[in-house]
Amino acid sequence: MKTFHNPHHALHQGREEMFRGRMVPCHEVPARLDYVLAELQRRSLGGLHTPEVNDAELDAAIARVHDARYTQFLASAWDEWVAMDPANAQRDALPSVWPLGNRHAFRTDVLPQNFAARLGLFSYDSGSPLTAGTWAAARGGAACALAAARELLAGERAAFALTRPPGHHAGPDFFGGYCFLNNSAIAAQALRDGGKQRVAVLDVDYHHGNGTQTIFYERADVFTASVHGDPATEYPFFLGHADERGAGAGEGFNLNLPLPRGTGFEAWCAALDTAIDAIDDFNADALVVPMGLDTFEGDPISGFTLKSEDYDTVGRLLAAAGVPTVFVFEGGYAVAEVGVNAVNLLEGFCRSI
Ligand code: Q9C
Ligand code: ZN
Repeated sequence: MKTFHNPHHALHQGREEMFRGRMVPCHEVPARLDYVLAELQRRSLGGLHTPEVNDAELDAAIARVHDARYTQFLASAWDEWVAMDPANAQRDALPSVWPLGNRHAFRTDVLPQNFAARLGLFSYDSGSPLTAGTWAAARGGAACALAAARELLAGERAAFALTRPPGHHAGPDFFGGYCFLNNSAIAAQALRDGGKQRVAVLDVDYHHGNGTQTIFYERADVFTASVHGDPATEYPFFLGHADERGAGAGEGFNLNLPLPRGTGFEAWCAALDTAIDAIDDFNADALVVPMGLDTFEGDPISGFTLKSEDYDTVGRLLAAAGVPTVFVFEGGYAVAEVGVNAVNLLEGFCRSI
């Protein structure tokens, strides 16, 4: 399968994130992608490409998933951050005030002029630094997702969008969880717009894909499934429970399979099988896999115990779904192992199709 990698990813390079009450070096670092790219080269899985997508097509694909008010905010955020204080050029932007949800009296319909207020309006955590190159890197990632979707529309069995920052926590108008543009949702929507009738998203990242769920929650044409750490104890905490089944026309088209911290491969696989069966029942004609490798036993911020060799099996199980598949790189913070784990999964998939 072809890989589309983001040549601009390293423009997004956060310094520190708020983590358990203190500032720590960012977990989501450029080296993550470099390790995956090096392993893909070493094992020659398929062609390595940078996406060829023009700006107008890219803007249109992003606008299918994200609100204009939000993308306009992202596009000018860095300049406005530096305009607040020239010394900010040496610091990342982190939010520190939020309007809460709509059950509260705070208004979200009036756009604040104050940049710190807008940073809070469009985010939900303080762990996702917005940096000088965030917008350029995130756009480059959306282009990878779009290029991978186009591979499927041209008849290919699979494609890989290798990009960072990741995407599955980003919603229509919010960033968080290290994510700014929802690459997996952009790929899924591009597949719909290109003629696929029923697109499934199967999120295997350790963390619930709250952004993707939110984007498609009221739709019956995109089935979203996620196997993840139970939000009762795990990030993103406020979404990802089993009773979230979709709403309106989308009722029954969202499946959450939360698992307790400490879950091992056998129980994780049983949940994956449940998700694949549901996708089979949905009769999907395309599949997007937000591919987080933070289910790995050595991951520094997660709690499952998958081993490197297990990812080969994961790839085989995903291939058995028998649906054209776009893989999108998401989490995975055991930096030195993330390349081997990612390529184990992709190789397991390729060997089984
Ligand atoms: N201040 C992904 O794997 N950790 N994102 C808590 C909050 C956030 C993980 C920090 C973990 C996000 C794509
Ligand atoms: Zn994750």
